[in-house]
Amino acid sequence: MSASINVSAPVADALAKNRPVVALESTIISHGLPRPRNFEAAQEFEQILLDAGVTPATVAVLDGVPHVGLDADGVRRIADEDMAKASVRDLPILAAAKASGATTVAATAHLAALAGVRVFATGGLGGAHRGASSSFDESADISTLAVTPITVVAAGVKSVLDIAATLERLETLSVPVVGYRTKKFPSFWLTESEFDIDWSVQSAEEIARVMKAQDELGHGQGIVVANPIPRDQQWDPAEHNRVLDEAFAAADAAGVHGKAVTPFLLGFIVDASGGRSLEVNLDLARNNVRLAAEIATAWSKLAG
Ligand code: PSU
Ligand code: MN
Repeated sequence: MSASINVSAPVADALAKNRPVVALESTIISHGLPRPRNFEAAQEFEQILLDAGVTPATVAVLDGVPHVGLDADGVRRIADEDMAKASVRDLPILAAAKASGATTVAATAHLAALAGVRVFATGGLGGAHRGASSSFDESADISTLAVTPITVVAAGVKSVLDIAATLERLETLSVPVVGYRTKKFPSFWLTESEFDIDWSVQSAEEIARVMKAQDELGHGQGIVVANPIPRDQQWDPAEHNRVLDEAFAAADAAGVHGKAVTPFLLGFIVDASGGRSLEVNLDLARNNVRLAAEIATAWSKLAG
């Protein structure tokens, strides 16, 4: 493996012994959640994994060095510092400049897979934005998963996106999408969107078997495990729709574009919902971390 990546000692040890490891991203901490809840969340996601006997591998670029697995100081830094939002294309630039960056789903997936980590938990994937057919604003999360062998557990894509277009892009790029105990694609804060998924799986072991079969048959794609937030924890759909409409109007009025769009919308929605969207965001992310722990455990048994 490349000497320019720092794989933490606990992560390297777990990988060498074929023990379960789950990658976590840092953009959700730096740009997706407000301070100080973001620091608590970063620690809590790691603790959920540790309690399940799984080694956490939070990914970030610190002073130009991509890290797979952070120590306590690194976790503090991604929560407290104003870091760049780093996708895959930013990695070489940050490295050369010795700058720090919080990694998106795309950059986290890329670096984690490079280190040999096979399972990754996030909140929601990036995807095709509304209006993408003219703006071309589609997250590199999607194209990265087409070439990166990692299983990402997500509560679908954020409902600020064009979900139908995102699902079409995942189909075109041959990225498998499986619903965990559902055949409806989730809608981040809401348990379901109106869109169906072809395949549903019932257990973590079943997902590990899909991973193994993909290794034997595939071309190194990732897998999206769509894990809906339980219905009793979802955001009220009417309130959700009302706040999202306000958020789009505000983004439009502020002239936000490019990679600032997602953090702007998430921040606006937290404020406009009086914090309700934040609680739901944290619940769905915890739920994804727990399922990722089960998948990584099943995978280590199957691959071992
Ligand atoms: N999921 C969350 N909160 C977030 C994100 C996802 O619950 O902040 C981040 C992820 O890092 C994802 C990014 O990769 O949003 C997508 O940004 P963009 O649309 O600019 O590609
Ligand atoms: Mn974008």
